[in-house]
Amino acid sequence: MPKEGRRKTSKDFGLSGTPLTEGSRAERRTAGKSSQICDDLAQTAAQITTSSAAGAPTVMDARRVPQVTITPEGGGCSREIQQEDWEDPVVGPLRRKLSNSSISSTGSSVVESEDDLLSDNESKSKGIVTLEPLVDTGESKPWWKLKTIVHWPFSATQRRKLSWVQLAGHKGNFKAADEGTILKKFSENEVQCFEKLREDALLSFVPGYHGVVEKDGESFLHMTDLLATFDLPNVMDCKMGVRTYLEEELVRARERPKPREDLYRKMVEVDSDGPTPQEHSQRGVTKPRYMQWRESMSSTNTLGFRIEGIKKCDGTCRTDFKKTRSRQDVIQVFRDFVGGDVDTIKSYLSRLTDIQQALKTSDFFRQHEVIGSSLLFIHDHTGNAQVWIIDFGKTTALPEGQTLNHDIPWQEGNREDGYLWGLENLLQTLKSVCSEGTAGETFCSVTKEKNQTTETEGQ
Ligand code: I3P
Repeated sequence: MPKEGRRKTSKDFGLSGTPLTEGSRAERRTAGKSSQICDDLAQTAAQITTSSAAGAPTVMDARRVPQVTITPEGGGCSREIQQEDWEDPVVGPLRRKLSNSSISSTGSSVVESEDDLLSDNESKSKGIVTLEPLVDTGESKPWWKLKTIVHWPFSATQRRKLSWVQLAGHKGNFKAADEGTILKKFSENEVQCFEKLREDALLSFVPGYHGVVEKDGESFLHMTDLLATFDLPNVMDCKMGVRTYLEEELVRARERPKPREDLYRKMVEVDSDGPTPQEHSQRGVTKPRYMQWRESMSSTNTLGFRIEGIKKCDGTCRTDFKKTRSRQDVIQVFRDFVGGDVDTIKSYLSRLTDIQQALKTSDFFRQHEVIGSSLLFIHDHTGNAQVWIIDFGKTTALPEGQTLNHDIPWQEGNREDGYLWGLENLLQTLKSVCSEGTAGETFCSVTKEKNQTTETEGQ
């Protein structure tokens, strides 16, 4: 199967320029995937209608909510905009500072890399902070450069809110969209999944999907922004399953092995003894070999899930979990992620238990091999905590009549993905986090009761 199918245009979906309906507006207010929209920033922008700076927004433009994105040079989490970035002289020094910044390693949906959030043009001009008008009037407007608005009176809170997050996934995948929504690069596979999920038991656990739209000549999935309802969210991306590559990738690599130097370099960066002597001499490893190595280094093989990245409300971002393997290591990462807050773990456990139940009744889940999909954990200081099932780019329908258990070992040909096994391990891991915390015992028994109740109800 090709990585992405034919790119359908919006015409294929009869969606050209169709505005969102009230229903979809209501839906997207509830939750979303990858960015954060700043209402107070919008108000600030609306007040700054008298700016006389060259290229400054007009009155009408200024009412649009601007969204800041930063182009990284490598992949990696979006780097939070720091105070000094805003206070530095913009021309020259700012560009230099941003382009040399430690916008570190890779990129989430939660957000997955800043490159992912930028138009092709932005990607070309690396290291420039830009503001994008979120309301599409149909006119072609140039992107606003930061230098035109650098004197805007952003408060510290507003600055902190100006962040995109992308913790995993491919660069160049995301664009800002209308308030509370994002655009994700078109994937035929993912569209098909979202279309089927409209009628499925999993619907309330996946991001809102509003169809396919076209922007700047490219097709995108229009999706709810999962971060939109949070205030300074903390976000973690956990990739689910015991296998992160498709069986067909394995077959392809066997038939036509294509050693890749970029994967070889990524491997050596983590473990110089990782490659075999032959791989060292050819300075390349095949994709399945790299993916299998990643699985064995991390907790994918041992626990059926792995932590991909974390973005915390203080702006710190980590994607260096390639060697986070043991249950105890994972427990420690979760504990740090929630700052020892047992109530947050309690909310996560409750939501994960609901997801587990829904998966067990989902026709979609039974009929699909779920590879490379993540659970996205989001919480903030208000006590809001959610988990969403995201990323269906490599989730593949089984032949008619075939189904998967999702909790039996994978053997080539059976297409099992170990998703449910991983989820059970994740639940147990979170229970350990909570039982090692102060209120642990109490809460774990609550979860047990919840499971028992659901089982009884199901009989
Ligand atoms: C990447 C990660 C991605 C994978 C990508 C890998 O490795 O496993 O899931 O994309 O393959 O390089 P890492 O996490 O170590 O950066 P897919 O899931 O789409 O296969 P790619 O380089 O072929 O895009």
